[in-house]
Amino acid sequence: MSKNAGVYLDIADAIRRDIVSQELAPHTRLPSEPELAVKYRAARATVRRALAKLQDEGLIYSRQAVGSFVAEPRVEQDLDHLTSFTEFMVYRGMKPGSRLIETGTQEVTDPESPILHYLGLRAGAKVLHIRRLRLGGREPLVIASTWLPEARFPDFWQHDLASKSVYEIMGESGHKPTDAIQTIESVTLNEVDAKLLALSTGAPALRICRVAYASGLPVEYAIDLYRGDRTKFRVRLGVLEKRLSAQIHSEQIAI
Ligand code: 16G
Repeated sequence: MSKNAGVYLDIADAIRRDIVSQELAPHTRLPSEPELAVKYRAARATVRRALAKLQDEGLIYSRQAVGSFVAEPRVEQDLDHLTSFTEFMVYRGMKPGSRLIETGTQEVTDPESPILHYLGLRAGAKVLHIRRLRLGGREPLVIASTWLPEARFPDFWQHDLASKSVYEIMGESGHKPTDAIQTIESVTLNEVDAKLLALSTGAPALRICRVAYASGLPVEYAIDLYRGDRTKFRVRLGVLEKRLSAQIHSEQIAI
């Protein structure tokens, strides 16, 4: 790469440093492109490229005809531990909130339904369905859909779901999840979901499917849509146990 080709990266680095050190607070308007071009003695196209890079990283957002602004920092979630949304928000020093979108008891008749499959139920079983918009402070962060086997939570609807944690309610029935398996994939938001999350249609999101277990029994099937611009997951990785490593190499398991 020639020296000039990297100039936009230097500009992006300089602005990123100011954002990460919080010298530039969230929602601060950045200087205009011509002002930045003067400041960094670069062409406007180079400045535009630096800003596009920062936007891709989710560090800034732009408002048409107004300019570029510093984005809120991403909410980083540790994947090493099983936590409820409420516990996670409190741990992050944010106020957890919920807005109910849909709730009700459903009879699942389709034998192919993933809800039956993951909860280990037969066709015709009843499940409790809760669809919520989860908030961090006043900001929408996640659209969470959850299904629980009705038989295990007979008093469920007596609780105020707008203010109470679902995992806490599950705990009161003696079935608080103790472990879970989840997958994470990137998706783009449809019009309805984008509106709920205050984003534009087609914006990126992370879709998490989770099956949670209490003492080995499946007690929750959940599909969450996390805002792509506000979410970061962190995982701790250890060296593979020798025995497992040997097995993987000999069986050539793809991981
Ligand atoms: C988390 C769980 C979700 C669970 C919710 C309960 C993930 C990916 N999902 O969002 O499955 O339903 O917590 O939260 O971690 P609550 O107890 O605050 O209602």
